Amino acid sequence: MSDVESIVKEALEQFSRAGAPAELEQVKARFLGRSGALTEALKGLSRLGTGERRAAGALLNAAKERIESALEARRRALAESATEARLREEALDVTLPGRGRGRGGIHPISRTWERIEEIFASVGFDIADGPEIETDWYNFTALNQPENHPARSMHDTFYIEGMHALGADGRSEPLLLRTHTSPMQVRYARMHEAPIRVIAPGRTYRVDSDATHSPMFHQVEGLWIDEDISFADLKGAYTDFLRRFFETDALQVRFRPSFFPFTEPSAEIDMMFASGPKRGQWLEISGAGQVHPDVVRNFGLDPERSMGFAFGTGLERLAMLRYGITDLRLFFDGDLRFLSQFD
Ligand code: 2NL
Repeated sequence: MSDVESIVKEALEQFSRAGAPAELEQVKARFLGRSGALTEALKGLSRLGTGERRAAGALLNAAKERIESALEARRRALAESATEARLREEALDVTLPGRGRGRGGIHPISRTWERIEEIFASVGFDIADGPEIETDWYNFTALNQPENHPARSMHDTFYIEGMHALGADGRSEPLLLRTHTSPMQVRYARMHEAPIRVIAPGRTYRVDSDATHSPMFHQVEGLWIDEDISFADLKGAYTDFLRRFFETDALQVRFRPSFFPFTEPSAEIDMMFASGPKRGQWLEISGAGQVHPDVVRNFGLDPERSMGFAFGTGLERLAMLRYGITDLRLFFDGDLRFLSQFD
């Protein structure tokens, strides 16, 4: 076998052994590179005589072409198998069924909230909505909470650090997260003439966090002011609300004497189901009372001409009773196993 033939044979063999493009390019250099085997042979042509040079030149050129086309073929083969390997690796089974979109649902607190609005709106109550960051005056002072009342302490109320507002009297007063939705009712009453019938549902905040208290919770407050609104109206309106909310007439309501700074007299409202898992026990459901004359004055109304009642109920408490939920924290954990039950 001639020298040239053995170079070609060696090149083809080494090409086919190269398993990766980089390796193949290194093998190529050994034959076609600046001091590659074939290149050296071509350089040797100058030492030959004219006749010999022509024949040897033709032979070497043919050899070079075979090596180059073998190289090109091997390059293509390597590129193809790389593509195939990648396709295998990244294969998608497009026939698999889709994962689908998670269907959203209405949170049980929102459901309760909407239900309460619907019931009160149907008997002529307005729905008021307002700031969760309040001034000291609307949250406490207007509601007859004295300066030294424990609810005003930093142990009970979240104050906005370093933030104050200019009060109506020009004095600077602290800003805080509302501890009840009553301030919204004060705002509403100051913007409207009597008679006033309004509920204020919304988020409220207190420094309290354990199994039965959340620092953020929901309240619905109600207010009815006219010339002669009495406790009998309160009892009637609230009993009607409970019967529609729980979808049963078989429930009783009773008042127990209580105290709140913003009402006088004040009462706790208890309810009792006649049937169902909770039947026969009095359940505390709301605070209420006749609006204190000083608070009526802060509404911008004359307590000699306007009077009425207010109540405040925890939305979580209503939702827990309605849906039979026993742990308050479930409302705030975001656990889909709980939430998807309300779809
Ligand atoms: C409770 C007590 C209550 C009120 C809230 C109220 C609002 C205004 C004026 C007077 Cl604007 N009172 N709200 C009255 C009595 C009790 O809530 O323990 N709720 C869970």
